Amino acid sequence: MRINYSRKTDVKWQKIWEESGIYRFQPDSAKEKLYLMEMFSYPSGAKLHIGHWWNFGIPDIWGRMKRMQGYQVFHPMGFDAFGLPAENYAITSGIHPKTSTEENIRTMEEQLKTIGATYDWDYEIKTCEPEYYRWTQWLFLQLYHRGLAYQKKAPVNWCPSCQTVLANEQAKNGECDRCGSKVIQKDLTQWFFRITEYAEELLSGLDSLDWPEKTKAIQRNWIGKSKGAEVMFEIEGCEEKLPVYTTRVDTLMGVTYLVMAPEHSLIPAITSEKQRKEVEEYQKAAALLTELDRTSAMKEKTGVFTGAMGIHPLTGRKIPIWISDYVIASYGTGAVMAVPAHDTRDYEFAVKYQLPILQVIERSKGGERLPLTGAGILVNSGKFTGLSSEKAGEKITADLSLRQAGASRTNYRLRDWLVSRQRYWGAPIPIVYCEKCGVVPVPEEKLPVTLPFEVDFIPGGESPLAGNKEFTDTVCPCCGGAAKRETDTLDTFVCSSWYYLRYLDPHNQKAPWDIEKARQFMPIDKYVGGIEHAAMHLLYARFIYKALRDMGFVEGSEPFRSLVHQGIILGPDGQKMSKSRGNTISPDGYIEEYGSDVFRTYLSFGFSYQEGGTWKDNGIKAVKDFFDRITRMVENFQERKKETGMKGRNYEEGFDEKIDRMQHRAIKAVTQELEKFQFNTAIARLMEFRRVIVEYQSEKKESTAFEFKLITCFIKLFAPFAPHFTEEMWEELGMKGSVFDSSWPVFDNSKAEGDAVEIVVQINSKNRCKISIGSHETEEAIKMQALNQKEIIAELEGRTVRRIIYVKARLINIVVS
Ligand code: ANZ
Ligand code: ZN
Repeated sequence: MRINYSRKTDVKWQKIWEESGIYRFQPDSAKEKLYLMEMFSYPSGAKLHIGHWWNFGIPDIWGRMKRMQGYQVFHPMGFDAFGLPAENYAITSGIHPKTSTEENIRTMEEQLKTIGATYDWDYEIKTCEPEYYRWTQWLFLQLYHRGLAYQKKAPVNWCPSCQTVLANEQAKNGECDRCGSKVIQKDLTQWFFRITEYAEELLSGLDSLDWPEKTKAIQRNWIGKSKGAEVMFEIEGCEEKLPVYTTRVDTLMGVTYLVMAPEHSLIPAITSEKQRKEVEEYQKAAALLTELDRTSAMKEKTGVFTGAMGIHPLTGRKIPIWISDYVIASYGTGAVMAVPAHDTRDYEFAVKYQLPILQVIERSKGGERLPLTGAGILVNSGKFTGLSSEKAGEKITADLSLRQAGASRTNYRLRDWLVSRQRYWGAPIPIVYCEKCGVVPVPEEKLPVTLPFEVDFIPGGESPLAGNKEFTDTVCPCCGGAAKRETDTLDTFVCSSWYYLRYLDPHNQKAPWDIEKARQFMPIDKYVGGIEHAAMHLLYARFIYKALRDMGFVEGSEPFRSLVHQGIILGPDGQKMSKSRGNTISPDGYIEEYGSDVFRTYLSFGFSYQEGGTWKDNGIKAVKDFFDRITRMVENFQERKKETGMKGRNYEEGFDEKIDRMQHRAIKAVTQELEKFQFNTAIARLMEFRRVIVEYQSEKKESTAFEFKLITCFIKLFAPFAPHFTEEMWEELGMKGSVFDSSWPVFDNSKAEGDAVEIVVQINSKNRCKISIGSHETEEAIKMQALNQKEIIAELEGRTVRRIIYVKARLINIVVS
C-alpha cells in the first residue's frame, strides 16, 4: 500500500480545512437550515476523555451527512464556564477561577480540534466572559420587568460545606450534588424565577416533541400535575379558615383530624396557651430537617396537637388540628385533611397518637385491611353512601361549592426556580438596594455588572463579593444616592438556559441576538446530551424560551425539537469513568497509534450510541483493518485504471444490475441508520458494501466507470465517520474539492427493495418484530440489525444475550437469560 492513513493524515486535513475555511458557517437562504448542537461542556481541567469523543465526535457524523444532503448545518461549540468547581478549586489551590477556567478552556479547545469536528470556532461562546454574561443579566432584567423574577424569604436547601443555597434539583436525596454533604434548611431572602407560571404549558408542550419517552416522563413527573379540590375548614373561635388540598375529596366524610405544616403561618394565631411551648419546640426541630427527610416513608411520624379544633364543612363535626412535619409548607396549601383509613401516612400518625380511624371506602364487602388507599364504593358517608369514588368526588365538590367551602383545583409539584447563589464565580444579579428607592434594577445600558477580580474566596455564608467594597458600594440609578449592590450571583443554569440563542449571534454588541437570525435558525433540530439534564437544564431552557416568546424575542414555543441522549461508556470495571475511581480511558494513545478516524469509527461501531456500554478495545484492530481494506480497494482501482484506462464516465460501462441493486440497498440502509443515530449498524452495512465492490473488482480485469461510481459512492457514505481518511481517498481518486462539498448518494427505492425479504425477530422463541433484509446480507449484519430494533433494545435491557440463532431468510431467535 502506498497510502497509509495515520495521525499525520488528520493533521494534514485539519490544516487544509482551516485554511480553506470549509466549516465556516455561511448562512445561505437557498438551503434548508439545520441546527445541530451538543450540550456544551464544563471546562473542568480534565484532559479530553473518551466521553468527550463520544458526546461530541459521534453526533458530528450525523451533522456531516446532513451537510452532504444539502442542509446548511449550524454546529457550534462553547463552554459552560461559570460554576462551583472552579471556585472550590480556588479555595484549595489559590488559583483564581478566571485563570484556571481560561487555561482549561484553551487546552480543551486544542483537544477538541483533534476530533476534527465541523465546528466553526468563530461562533464559540464562553459564559464567563462579560460579553456573554452581560446578556444573562439582560435576561434577568427582562424577567424582572415581566414579574417573572421576584424575591422572597424562603426556607432553602443549604449546603454547609459549599456554603451555598441549592435548588431542589441539586439537593436530591438530601445531598449536595456537588460535594455530597448533607443538605440542611435555612431561611434566606432569595431571587426566584416564576417557572410555575408555565407549568401547564411545560407539560402539554411535551407531546409535540421528538424526545425519548423516558425523558418526557421525567419532566411530567417533575412538574407533577394533580387534580383535586381545595376544602375550607372553619376554625373554632377564629376568624380565619384553614384551606387544605386533597386529591381524594371522596374521602371527606372520613376526616378525623387536620394537619398543618410546622411552618404554617396560622399556627401562632390558633395555638392554645397550654400547647404553645410544645408547638414552638416542635417547629424548631422540624426546621433542621430537609424536605426529603420529612417526607421519607421510613421516618416515624411525629407531631403535636395545637389545642385548636376545626369544623367539618358538611357535618359540622369538631376535629382536632395537629401539626406534623410530614406535611410540606410549600405544597398545596400547606395543610391536609387527614383520612387515616385511606392514607398510609395519616394511618401511621393516627395509630401513634390514638386518633380515630373511620372507614368510608370499601372495595369488597367487609374484612379489608386498613389503610385502603385506592378508589372504591363509599360507606359510612351519609347521603353519599353507595356511590363510586369518582361520582362521590363530583357530588361532594358540588356540595362544597354551594356552601362556598371548596372547589376543584389543579396542583403542580413544580416549584419556582431559585436562582440566587452566594458564590463568586457566576453572573452578578443586576440589582441595587437603595435606602430611599428600595430594590432598583440596574439599567440595561449600564450592563454588564462586572465581576471584580480581587476577592477573598474563603466561604463565610455570604457571597465573596460582599467583602469587596468597590463592588458593593455604588450609586442608586434612581436617585443618585448611595446604594449597595446585590452580592449574589445567578445559578449557572441561567447561563445555559439561553446559550443556544447567543450561538447564533455571538459578537452582537447591541442585542443578545438578532431576532431575525433566531427566527431563521430556531428551533434546534437535534440536541444531544445526557439524560441527567432531564429535570433541570432541559426544563429551565424550555421555560426561558417560552418567556422570551411572550416578550417577542423569539418565535415558536420549544427550543429543542428533537433530542438524543447518548449512552454512557463505562470503564473496563463496568463503573462510570471518573478520576477518583482511576478508571478513565484516555483516547490519546489510540489517536497516536491509529488516527482519529479509526478511533471515531471504532467508537461508533463498537457501541450503540444510545445504549453505551463497557469500554473494550479488542475490536479496534479490526476497524483499522477495515480502513486498510478500503485503501487497497481504492488503490486496486487506481492501478488497474493506470494500466487499462477507463473509458469515459458513462456508468453503463461495466454496469452490473445485481451489484447496482446492492449499492442502492447500502445507500438506503446507511442513510436510514444514520438518521436514527444507529451508527454501529451503518458501519456493518458499509463493511458489507465494501465486500460487494471487491467481489465486483475481482471479476473485472479492466477498471470500469461503474466501478468508479461504486467506489466514490462508498467513500461518500463512509465520509461522515472518517472525514480525514476519506478526504485522502477522494484526493487519491483525483476528485476536485472536498468530499464534504459533494452530495450524499441518493437511492432508488425500487432497486433497494428489489430483493428484500421480511424475517421475524424472536426473543426466547417468542415473536417480537419483523425486519426487512436483503438476500445478500451477511448473517452478522442481519443479527446486528435485529439487535438494534427499538422493541428488542427495550426488552433486552438488564438481560444477557446467550445465543443468536439465524434461520436463513426466515427468522432470528435471540436467546436470553
Ligand atoms: C385527603 C386524602 C385522603 C389524601 C386519602 C390522600 C389519600 P399529590 O397526588 O402528590 O398531589 N397532601 C396535600 N398537601 C400536602 C402537603 N402540603 N404535604 C403533604 N401532603 C399533602 O398528593 C395529594 C395528597 O397529599 C392530598 O390528598 C393530601 O392527602 C396530601 F385517602 O387528602 B390527601
Ligand atoms: Zn435611590
